[in-house]
Amino acid sequence: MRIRVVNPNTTAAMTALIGASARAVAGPGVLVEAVTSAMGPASIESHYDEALSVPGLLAAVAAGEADGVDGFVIACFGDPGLDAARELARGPVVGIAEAAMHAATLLGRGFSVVTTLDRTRGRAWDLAARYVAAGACRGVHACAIPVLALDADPHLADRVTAVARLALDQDGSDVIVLGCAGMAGLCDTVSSRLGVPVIDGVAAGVLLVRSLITLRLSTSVHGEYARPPVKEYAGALSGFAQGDSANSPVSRGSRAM
Ligand code: 5HY
Repeated sequence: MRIRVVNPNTTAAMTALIGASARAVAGPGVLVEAVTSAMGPASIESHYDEALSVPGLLAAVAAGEADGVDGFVIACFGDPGLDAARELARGPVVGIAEAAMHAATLLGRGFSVVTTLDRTRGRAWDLAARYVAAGACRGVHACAIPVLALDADPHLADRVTAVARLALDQDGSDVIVLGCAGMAGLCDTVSSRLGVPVIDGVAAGVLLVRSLITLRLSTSVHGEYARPPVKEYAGALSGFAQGDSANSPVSRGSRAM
């Protein structure tokens, strides 16, 4: 089984961390391919960043389709391009926010998210409203560390632990969701310090995709996730036109179902 974990930002160092977290849980018979987007922002910390990360993500999904991979994980907590990627991929596509939030609902009464910058909290709330029942997400808190500063910060675990402890107290929650792919390696440390489940969406996403593939399940093509209609694309995105297999980074083989 081949699972492609796509980092929608263009920072290879972050992809390495994401890949390590994914491989640590994938298990036997699962080949994890962690890839870095070839175009877009170095990190995703705003709506603008997120919007401009999507073409690179879709090109990576198209490349995975051409390579015959079985499923995808979108390794950015904003789950950028999730719906569009589902229209392209034969296999299941899961976002790390989606995977972490669903897993959190199986482990406690209410969860809190600890993310990077304050300005990304709105997106986390939007995703919680989409993914889980009202009241499941009790709070979203920022540790005020930029995405690209995470791996160089010697006090990262202390900072995230402190924010998570405050969140548990203030929100009355009993599970913590880490709000950035770059926090993937912090789970055990923060969990052992706080005595609560701490969820890394990269690991949860890989296991969710593996489960769906094992169940021989994939995105339905019966409705909104049917293949995108063929039409012209102009300008810098002209290569993204569907059916334009000659030079499209997005054209792919036919769906199995
Ligand atoms: C992430 N940004 O997981 C998000 C985290 C965030 O580049 N990878 C990023 O702050 O939303």
